[in-house]
Amino acid sequence: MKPLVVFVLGGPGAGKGTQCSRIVQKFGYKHLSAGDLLRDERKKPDSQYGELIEKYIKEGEIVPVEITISLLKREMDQTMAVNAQKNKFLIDGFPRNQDNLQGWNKTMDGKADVAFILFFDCDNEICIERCLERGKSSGRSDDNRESLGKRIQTYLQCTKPIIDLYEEMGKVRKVDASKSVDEVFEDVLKIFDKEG
Ligand code: UP5
Ligand code: MG
Repeated sequence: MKPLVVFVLGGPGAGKGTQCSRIVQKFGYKHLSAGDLLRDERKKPDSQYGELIEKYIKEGEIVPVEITISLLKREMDQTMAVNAQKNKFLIDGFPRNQDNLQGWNKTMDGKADVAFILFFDCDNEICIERCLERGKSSGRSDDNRESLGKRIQTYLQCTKPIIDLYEEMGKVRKVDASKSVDEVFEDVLKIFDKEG
């Protein structure tokens, strides 16, 4: 079976990770957060990419796709090697720019189907507040005002146009992510109930 992918996009702190955890519990997807995979790779003492990843994340910039896609593909391959039936993936925080999209198409064209894009639409100020609040305990090097300004800029300049591109293809399912976690999940449920 081919992997069936839902891309989960939205600004920093829009609630992608939070909602993905809930979707996993309810619908049996495998959640792959590109950001978490990059942070895990950075932590490995023997990684040749550790420093590079840290620099990009702190600056709110987007890591070259070759690195991100190799991590995503490895996770997908491993998951399906263990259980070939486990072919539904939520890919959270990717593709974030043209480079990401081209890298995906080059590596995954014909090898995976993208069902739709789940877009968490959230006011920038709310996004920043959520990340600053989380920053009190997250230990994330990018949950500070300076990095957040850059993350928002990158989101608006690079990621939003990718969402718009998918929108033109009729692939975007948009949710108002400024509401409470429960309210957002109610809307998410409606989408997954419909999409199957
Ligand atoms: N929270 C969540 N939902 C809430 C709600 N409805 N109401 C109130 N509070 C809510 O949530 C963030 C915080 O808000 C939490 O404290 C949560 O409790 C609360 P979370 O679910 O973590 O939001 P999420 O959208 O996942 O936020 P995250 O910070 O992870 O988003 P980013 O897109 O900024 O981060 P990501 O980890 O995806 O990427 C980080 C960096 O990695 C990027 O900036 C980039 O440098 C790099 N990266 C790449 O280069 N390439 C990639 O492909 C991916 C990442
Ligand atoms: Mg996240």
